[in-house]
Amino acid sequence: MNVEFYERIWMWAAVGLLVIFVGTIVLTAANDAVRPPSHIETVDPAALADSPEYGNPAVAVRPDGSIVVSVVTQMYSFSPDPIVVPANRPVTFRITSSDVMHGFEVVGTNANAMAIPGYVSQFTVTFKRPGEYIVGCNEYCGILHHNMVGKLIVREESR
Ligand SMILES: [Cu+2]
Repeated sequence: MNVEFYERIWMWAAVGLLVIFVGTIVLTAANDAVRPPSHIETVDPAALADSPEYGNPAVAVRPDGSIVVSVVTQMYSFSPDPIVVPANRPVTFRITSSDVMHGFEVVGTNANAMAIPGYVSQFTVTFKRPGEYIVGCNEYCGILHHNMVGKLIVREESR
C-alpha cells in the first residue's frame, strides 16, 4: 500500500500526540497520585436519613483497623464536622450529597472528590501530617456556597 509522504508525517504526528497524552495520564497517576474514580455505588438521596450508613454519618473503625468516614454534604455544611481521624493510617472517605452537587476537598492534600446526589464517591488517603485541615466545597452549590467550610482534624496516633 502506498501512503503519501505528507500523509505519513501526519499519521505519525497523530500517534505521537496519543503517546504524549497517554504518557501524561500515566505520569500524573504515578507521580501525583491522581486517579480516576474507581467506584460506582448508588444510594437514594431522599432516604439518607433512613440509611444505616448515612442516617448518622460518622467516623468508623473497621475490624482490620482501617478507618471509614461516611460524609453527607448538604447546603451548606458537611456531616460530620469536624471529622477526626488518626495520622498515618489509611482513611477511606465515602461521600454523598442529600441535595445538590457539592465538592469535598481537604485543602493542602490530594483528597478531593465530587459529592453527587445518588452516588457514593469513595477514595482512600493517608494523612501523614497531624493538624487541622480545612474542608472546602469546590462546586458552586447555591447562594451561601462560600460559607460551606468544614474541618478535618488529624490526630497524632498514641501508641
Ligand atoms: Cu458548595
